[in-house]
Amino acid sequence: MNKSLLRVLHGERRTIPPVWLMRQAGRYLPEYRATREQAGGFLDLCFSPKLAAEVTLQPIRRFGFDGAILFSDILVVPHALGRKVRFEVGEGPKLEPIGTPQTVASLPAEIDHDLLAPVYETIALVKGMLPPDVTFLGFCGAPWTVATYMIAGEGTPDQAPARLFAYRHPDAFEWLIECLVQASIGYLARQLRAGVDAVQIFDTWAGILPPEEFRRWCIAPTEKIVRGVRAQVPDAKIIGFPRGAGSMLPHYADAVAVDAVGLDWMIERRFAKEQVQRRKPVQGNLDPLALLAGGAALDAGIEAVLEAFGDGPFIFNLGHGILPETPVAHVEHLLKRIRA
Ligand code: 1CP
Repeated sequence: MNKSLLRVLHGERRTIPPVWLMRQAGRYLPEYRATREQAGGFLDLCFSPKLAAEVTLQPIRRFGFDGAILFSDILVVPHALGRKVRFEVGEGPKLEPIGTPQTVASLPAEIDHDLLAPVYETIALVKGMLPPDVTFLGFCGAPWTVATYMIAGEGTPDQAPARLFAYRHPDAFEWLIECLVQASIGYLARQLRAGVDAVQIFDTWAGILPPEEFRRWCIAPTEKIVRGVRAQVPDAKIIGFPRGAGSMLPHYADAVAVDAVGLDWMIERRFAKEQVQRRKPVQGNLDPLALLAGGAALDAGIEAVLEAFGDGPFIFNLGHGILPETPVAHVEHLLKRIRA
């Protein structure tokens, strides 16, 4: 097998670590902005297999990353659960918020996989065009993170609406999470069968949960998804990314049977090396702002990441998504530096 990134997910250390960037297909690329305009709405782009395949491949062509991530969004799952989801230019996503336990109770027992069929079609298209040494990643949002958007109807600084809802209506919230667990299992298993090599579970908002709630709403549901996916696709390779998990990271790495753990830029690298990479491969964790800044800050950041994690199984990435203002030249420099 000549896919370097996939080999790391099997526990191998690579002399030159494989590299990809979260949100590598996106607004910092002029070719993405052009395709986005052609597509009309953002969901139209996600659900047009030819265009979604095109933007998935754009960063591979331009930079030669070791991983390609399916172009889609975590919020296609609420869409397939019958919730209204809109994306407006210059704004974040907007959903019809969930205010009461009754709304949760009225969610369908299953997602509508017909609505997600274009995603599986995109995967088949990309798979046919991807260089053989590039690892193809699918993804979903973790139930907690998806639930925060479904409750609030948008991104908020601390996702207080979902935290409040979970305290006030724990049974209804549990049902929402379970609904998302089942939807995610079916969604990821289908992505894997359609042709992705591995999947990543993004828990962008894991870090705002207190420890007990972290166990209940982040660790337990994610573990359930991992088991459920492997019941259908036994050798499924899975990366977990509990952003902001901090001191809970070792618990996550122990309790969730993911093959690798994504690290954000805030975690102390020595702690992550000793407490996480000792257990399994890690991915991360350059500050996206260091990549945006470039120059000495970027070089120092790259060196620090390689120094901390380079002697174990490791995938180079950012600690969160690439920012739209990032100069393309800085990404080129990053790759040159890592591969030198
Ligand atoms: O106008 C545009 O083009 C929209 C910007 C954009 C893009 C490029 C959005 C809206 N989503 C995406 C694609 C996307 N989203 C990908 C695919 C490709 C890639 O990585 O290259 C992925 C993996 C996501 C995942 C995603 N969407 C997450 C988890 C990862 C993360 O970055 O934290 C989250 C939280 C979302 C929700 C979302 N979708 C879009 C935005 C701007 C947001 C964040 C909203 C917020 O909290 O304010």
